[in-house]
Amino acid sequence: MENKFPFNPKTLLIFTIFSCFSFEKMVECGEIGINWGRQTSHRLIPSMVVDLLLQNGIRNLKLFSPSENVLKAFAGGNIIEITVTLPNESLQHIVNPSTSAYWLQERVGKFQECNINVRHVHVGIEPFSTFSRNITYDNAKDALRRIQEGLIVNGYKNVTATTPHFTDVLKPNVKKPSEADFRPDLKPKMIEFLSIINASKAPFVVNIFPIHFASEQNWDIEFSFINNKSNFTIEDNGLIYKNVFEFVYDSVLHAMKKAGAPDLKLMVGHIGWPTDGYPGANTANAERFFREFLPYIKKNIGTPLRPNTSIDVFIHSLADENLNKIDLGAFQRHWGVYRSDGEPKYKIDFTGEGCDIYPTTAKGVVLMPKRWCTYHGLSKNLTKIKKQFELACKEADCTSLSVGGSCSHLTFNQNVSYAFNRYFQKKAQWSSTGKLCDFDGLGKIVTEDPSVGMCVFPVEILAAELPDSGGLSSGEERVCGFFGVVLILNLLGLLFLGLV
Ligand SMILES: *[C@@H]1O[C@H](CO)[C@@H](O)[C@H](O)[C@H]1NC(C)=O
Ligand SMILES: *[C@@H]1O[C@H](CO)[C@@H](O)[C@H](O)[C@H]1NC(C)=O
Ligand SMILES: *[C@@H]1O[C@H](CO)[C@@H](O)[C@H](O)[C@H]1NC(C)=O
Ligand SMILES: *[C@@H]1O[C@H](CO)[C@@H](O)[C@H](O)[C@H]1NC(C)=O
Ligand SMILES: *[C@@H]1O[C@H](CO)[C@@H](O)[C@H](O)[C@H]1NC(C)=O
Ligand SMILES: *[C@@H]1O[C@H](CO)[C@@H](O)[C@H](O)[C@H]1NC(C)=O
Ligand SMILES: *[C@@H]1O[C@H](CO)[C@@H](O)[C@H](O)[C@H]1NC(C)=O
Ligand SMILES: *[C@@H]1O[C@H](CO)[C@@H](O)[C@H](O)[C@H]1NC(C)=O
Ligand SMILES: CC(=O)N[C@H]1CO[C@H](CO)[C@@H](O)[C@@H]1O
Repeated sequence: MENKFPFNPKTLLIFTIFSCFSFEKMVECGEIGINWGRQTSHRLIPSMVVDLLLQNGIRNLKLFSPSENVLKAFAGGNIIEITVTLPNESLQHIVNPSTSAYWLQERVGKFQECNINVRHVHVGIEPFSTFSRNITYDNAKDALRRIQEGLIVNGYKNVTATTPHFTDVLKPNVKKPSEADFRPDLKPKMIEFLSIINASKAPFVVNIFPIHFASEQNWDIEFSFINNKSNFTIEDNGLIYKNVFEFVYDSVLHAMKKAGAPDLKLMVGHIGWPTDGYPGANTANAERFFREFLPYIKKNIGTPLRPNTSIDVFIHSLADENLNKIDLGAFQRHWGVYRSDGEPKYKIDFTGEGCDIYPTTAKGVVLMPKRWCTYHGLSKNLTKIKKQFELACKEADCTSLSVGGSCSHLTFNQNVSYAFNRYFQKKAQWSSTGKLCDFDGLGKIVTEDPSVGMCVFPVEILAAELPDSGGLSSGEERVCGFFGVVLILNLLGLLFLGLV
């Protein structure tokens, strides 16, 4: 694959850093970071991702599963600021000052000591959200309080702690931002939560899914883009709202104000546009969204309520995750700017300069051999074909075939081939029986790419990432120059604390 990047990336990076300051006001521009989740069968090698981020001028990264081998890849550079996450399921285990201190040491301190720039901690993710589940994590604020105290007591001066929230912490279906408030059932919790972050001056973090918000409100999808082409606007006490982003951002500001914290910084922990599996989810729309949104952020335009203010955002997300849950829909596996093999899906200029460029691809990725497993198309036994199709899809990711997906236009036979191939690739093209592409006699290996238009039949990457022991397999694993002190004794506790 040729390099699609037309500039010397280093020059561009330097240029960006300088163009990022307004010299008159010395106001820093909004930061554009990215989220990296790793729920995939074939993972990109962490050092390649570090390179990818640097080449694209991305200086902020959020990790959902901050495993040790991933964090170690950032050793020495100090350029990329990292946010680590304490998973929801681990919140209940932060029960006292020592568990808090222990987690901080294992996921922040240990890495800071070797110049890995871990600067932010997200304690839980959307703990009060019922978007995907009925359970909520009410203990999130207690864990946040303990982590916050842990930061102070243990001398982590440069580290902030907060918890991102989804937009469903707001009362639904308000017509104007000024009417916004936290949901009545959550309000006491949100007030308590706000007082914790207010005391430490940590930002409030909101996660936004623009097309979803628009569809919930019955708005035209056009309103999800920064430069809407529709004639729809919302007027609110003399302020004009022209898109979902400004509407949501100011709604949260109003809610924060009503909860007694009007001056806190508000950042966006998660904003993205999936390319499959949701009405309006496709690469053309995703490309357009970011082409308008990122320069809007970089120019510090702000919102009607906070004009000319810088807003920090994290793009969601780096690459597709074929093992993500799909309880809400196929889109959950298609958030990536990149496919799981490190190829970009669309043009995006991460620096916010608005250039019409593809981002650089992941260097050094090795694909498995260019071969695909397809249905030979010769059987008359429909029962058998359907059965094999279902077996393949049960194991592999067939979400692109679903309604609205990039492969929803395939014929029945192409459908079956797509499924066979996903299975074949997921199993790394190999099985001890040599019968991986058999499918009860229906499969056939081909060497010509069977992709159909926008529907890509992928070849997976060689899964070269070392198995992640989280430092557990050996008590003396070296962590960038010194010995990690991880005791096998604590294995169970580590699992609970979400360190693996
Ligand atoms: C959530 O709870 C409601 C009723 O309280 C129920 O109808 C729904 O099926 C539940 N959803 C999930 C995902 O458990
Ligand atoms: C918990 O964490 C996951 C991410 O791992 C997130 O998607 C979910 O919304 C969170 N909250 C709840 C209440 O499950
Ligand atoms: C932390 O902040 C202090 C000043 O507040 C600064 O001198 C120091 O270099 C920072 N440390 C790191 C690791 O960024
Ligand atoms: C937030 O902090 C300010 C002082 O910095 C204080 O005046 C205000 O009452 C606090 N608000 C909440 C909700 O704790
Ligand atoms: C917007 O309004 C202009 C002038 O009233 C009209 O010509 C145009 O068709 C409208 N556009 C849409 C998308 O409704
Ligand atoms: C925002 O900046 C623009 C141009 O820099 C200026 O015209 C405008 O007055 C500013 N608005 C506020 C509220 O500061
Ligand atoms: C079709 O395939 C199924 C197995 O999936 C088999 O049980 C059945 O006998 C086959 N039918 C014919 C007509 O060959
Ligand atoms: C292909 O598979 C998808 C997902 O199972 C299904 O919705 C679609 O109808 C199938 N298409 C054909 C032509 O059978
Ligand atoms: C940024 C932008 O072009 N927004 C437009 C959205 O729609 C309204 C109503 O037509 C326009 O006035 C805005 O200019």
